[in-house]
Amino acid sequence: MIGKVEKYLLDRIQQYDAIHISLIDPEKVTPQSASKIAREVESCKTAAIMIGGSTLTSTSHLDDVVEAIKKTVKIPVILFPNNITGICKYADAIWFMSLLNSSDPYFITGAQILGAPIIKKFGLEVIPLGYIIVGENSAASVVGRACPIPYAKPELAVAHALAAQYFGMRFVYLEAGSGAKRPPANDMIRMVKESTYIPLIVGGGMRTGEQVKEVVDAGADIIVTGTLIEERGGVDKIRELVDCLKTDRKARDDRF
Ligand code: 1GP
Repeated sequence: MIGKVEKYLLDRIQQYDAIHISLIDPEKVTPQSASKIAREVESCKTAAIMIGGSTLTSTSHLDDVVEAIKKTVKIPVILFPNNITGICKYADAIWFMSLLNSSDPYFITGAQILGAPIIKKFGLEVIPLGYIIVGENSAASVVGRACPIPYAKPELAVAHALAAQYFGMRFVYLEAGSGAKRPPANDMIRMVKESTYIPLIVGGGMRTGEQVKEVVDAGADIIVTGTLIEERGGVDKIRELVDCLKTDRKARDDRF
């Protein structure tokens, strides 16, 4: 069943050409600084906040961070867990994600099986997601024991994305890794978008409006940025990226 947060994301994608989501790594913030960041990104018209990172210190810290953010902003807060320690009762929803190109079954179904009863107990909205790591090695690929899909092999990304769709996952995510030298390749995004109909999320290594335009023109429905907001002048950069989301939807849709 599609829940409130998922419906909100789908409506926003329908209404705008593409949407931006801000990622906050709980390891890098205090509850106070997380609230401040959340308020700032909300003012930039980011559509939602994702909470997650490749490593995590403690679940009580995660609770404090998410609770503080929830008290500050109205936009949805969605968990982006790297493990069962990334589950928290204060969030609105959770990406129920499987790392499709992991070589370790724990990251494909193991953690999900352990986490499912906790998610049910907390009453979190669940959004099924196929997660695919591309590009060079990143913290996410090392922790998740993934074999990243090379940018020059877009057909492999298509195969993984199709599998996500055929499994019934409702979103698919091409992840270059936080702080990646460059975002997922435009050809790869374009081929995945042309071959699938579930919304496409793209994240990792986006820093400029130009990159955002290219990624959205190639077919991304949601772009995620994390690192940028941690930098000096980050809020202005996020505002610039959100402004660059607008594309010629008709031209894009005609192509698909
Ligand atoms: C989330 O990895 C992205 O999927 C975030 O990447 O930190 O490079 O924006 P950046």
